[in-house]
Amino acid sequence: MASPTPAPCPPKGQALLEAMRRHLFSSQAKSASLATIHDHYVCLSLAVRDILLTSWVDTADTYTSQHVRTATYMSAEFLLGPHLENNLVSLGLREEAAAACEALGLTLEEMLAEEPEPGLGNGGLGRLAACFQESMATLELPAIGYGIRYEFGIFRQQIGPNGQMESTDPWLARGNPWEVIRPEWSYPVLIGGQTVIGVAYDTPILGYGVHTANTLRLWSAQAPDAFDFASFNAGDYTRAVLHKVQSETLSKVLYPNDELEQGKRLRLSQQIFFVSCSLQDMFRILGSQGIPVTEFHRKFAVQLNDTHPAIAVAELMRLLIDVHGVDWDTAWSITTATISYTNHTLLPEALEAWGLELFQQLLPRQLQIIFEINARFLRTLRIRFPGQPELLERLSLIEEGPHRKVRMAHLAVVGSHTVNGVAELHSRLLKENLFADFARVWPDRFTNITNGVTPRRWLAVANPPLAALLNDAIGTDWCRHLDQLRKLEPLATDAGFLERWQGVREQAKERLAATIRQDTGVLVDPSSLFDVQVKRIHEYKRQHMAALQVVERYLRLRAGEDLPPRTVIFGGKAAPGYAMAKLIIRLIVGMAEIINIDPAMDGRLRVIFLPNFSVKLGQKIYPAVDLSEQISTAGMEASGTGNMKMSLNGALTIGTLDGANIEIRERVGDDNFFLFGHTAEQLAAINRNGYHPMPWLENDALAKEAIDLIGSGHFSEGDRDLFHPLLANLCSSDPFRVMADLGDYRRAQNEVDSAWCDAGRWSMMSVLNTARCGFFSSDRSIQEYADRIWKVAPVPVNACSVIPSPS
Ligand code: GPW
Repeated sequence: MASPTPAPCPPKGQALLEAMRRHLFSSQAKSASLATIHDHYVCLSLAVRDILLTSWVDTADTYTSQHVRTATYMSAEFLLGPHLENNLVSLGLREEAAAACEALGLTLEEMLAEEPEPGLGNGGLGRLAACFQESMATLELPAIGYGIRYEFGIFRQQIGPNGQMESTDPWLARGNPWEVIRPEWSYPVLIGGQTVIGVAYDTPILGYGVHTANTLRLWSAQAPDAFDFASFNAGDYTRAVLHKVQSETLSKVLYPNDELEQGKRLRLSQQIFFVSCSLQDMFRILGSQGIPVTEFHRKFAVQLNDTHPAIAVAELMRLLIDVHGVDWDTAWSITTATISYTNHTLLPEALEAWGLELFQQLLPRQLQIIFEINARFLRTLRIRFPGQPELLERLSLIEEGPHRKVRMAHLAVVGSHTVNGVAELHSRLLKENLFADFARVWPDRFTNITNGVTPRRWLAVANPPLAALLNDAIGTDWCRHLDQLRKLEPLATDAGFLERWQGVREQAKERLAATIRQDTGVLVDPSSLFDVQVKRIHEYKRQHMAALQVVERYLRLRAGEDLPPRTVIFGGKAAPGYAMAKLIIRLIVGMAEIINIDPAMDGRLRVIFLPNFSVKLGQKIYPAVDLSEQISTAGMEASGTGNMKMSLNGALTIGTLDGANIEIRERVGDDNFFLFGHTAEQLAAINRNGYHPMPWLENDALAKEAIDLIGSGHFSEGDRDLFHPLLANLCSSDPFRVMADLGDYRRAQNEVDSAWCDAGRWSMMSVLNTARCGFFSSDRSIQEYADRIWKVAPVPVNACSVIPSPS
């Protein structure tokens, strides 16, 4: 709708406005009368792109002419989230864009809502890769992100009477103004005797407040032009086209499993596909700068984001030896000087191991190389550790047995100069458990770099009112130097500031309440305590423990207990094949249906399952969280990063001593964190004595009552069988030790209730959480990678592009 009197446009807004009008004609080929909201979104994006292109072109020129040392980040997932608002904030143009939209009778909000999100990742691992790209650009580090341009990203989740339903995510259906195809940079990859071509699609990653724009290069699979010549000539046109379809299937869809390895042939094909294209691209860059291939490791540092790209160890060896004529020993020193590996999990079901048969079929030459690497590795071990065949068997790249397999984590460790975990506890457990034998062989290879999140997307973009308050109170430096948040500490006891803080938090909660109403139809009270657990649904993250706690609360309220009003919000996707995770969603949804209409609750308890958790939705949720649920079984969550986003935005955490929770608590202070549960060490001791949940349950009348209520069909329309698998599992093996932690979790939740009743104190604790979270910036993580692992230095980029900027 046209606003009656458009506000006057600032000069840069005026330039954006003119560029939008120009693009409506020259890019969308439309007049204003036919333009849809989506057309306007595309025009605004193209106008913004015109501006950032000067940075992108200048950055490429600078890196090329200065032959800079470059970090490359190889990842099967980049969970980017929408670009438009992030780019506006990086360029300092959000206000101007809003004004330009208004002058056209539009709002920036409706433009932002039009952007489909590139959901090219499952969860934390993919989102970390995206935060890291942004931090590398902001720190002016020469870097390239390499991955796959999936035509379909993570599925869309809808919630129906039977729980989660999946549908496809055709994010490219209406085009993508943020990418540029580079057909000139295409490479062949031989997989299973057939050649597939990878074509580069580049997306600019802007740094915040600098002239740097790095590149995220994603590979799309294409059949070679001369595909299946024989059948084509024999007149078998259909067969030839089918082959084409098969090749292009490679980059069709992201596997939706988080922390579960399925051993699918297409998945291994995806891995070699993007890894080989990326390495070939690096050789091309090397060649174009006249650098000899034996200097590969001086030009490039290659970081493997988990084992998904671990085949890079064998593929780099193959390219050096077979294509570039380097001898084995030189090739091996180049490879190990180039590659480093980040591990993101200790869960055994996530550890990749490919059957030899499949490997042999698809990648015979790479398998041969792996055997040779292994033979040489075992030879040195035999000399160093004589008479210890079991040690050699445990360290081998090949898992023996009836079904022999390639252990990708071992390949990654052997082929890397540095291996890191993602939080202190995780890195310690890596050395003590998963890689204990390797830590004996190479003690100095292992290190820790604690994860972080970008304050641009997760504070400046997601929470503008908080950003404005910070700017006002401590200046604008925090956005590049998050440690500056420390300056808030003295304000935590300033009544005037606390009032403004409260105002900002209320705004965010009202905004989320509106979203909840829109997406679920449920009305929630923004003044109630917002208790939030959003992340992938997984038993180790224990959403079912939170659900049990909600049923207990329901029982206590029905029994007349006086508890402060709470809105318990869940969100997250379950892998389509993960039955238990899907059942947990059904339980939460079933609970919500009963609890939200029970008059006995008297507005004191609401349960929400927000469908289709995504980066976009996260941006609305994180600012509105009062209580951050970080309740994984100790020792199982490698780091967690949602915990950081929530604390940064002023939430208090209820959590176990797991992953980065430990470091968050250390920094915000134990008075400002609700701790509960067994430690990883205590659980290990319990396991040694043989764990059984029954003794815990028998002494816990409330837990029993909650379980009985679920089992009675109260939340499943009388169906007593529906939740049986979940309850039986909890009462028999309880693999994630829910029963051992439930009582202490309840105790901590009671403390939350009392703390919430002292609103002034809660606000103070909230401020201190934000104030003391500066460490968890991904800028700090990336600085550590650059200094300690990659040895890559910043290269400032100056504006020198001959292309005139539209302003
Ligand atoms: F299994 N993570 C994830 F290690 O989101 F590969 N998906 C995954 O497939 C794996 C790990 C993998 C997460 C961890 O669960 C989380 O604790 C961590 O914060 C995140 O990776 C980033 O390091």
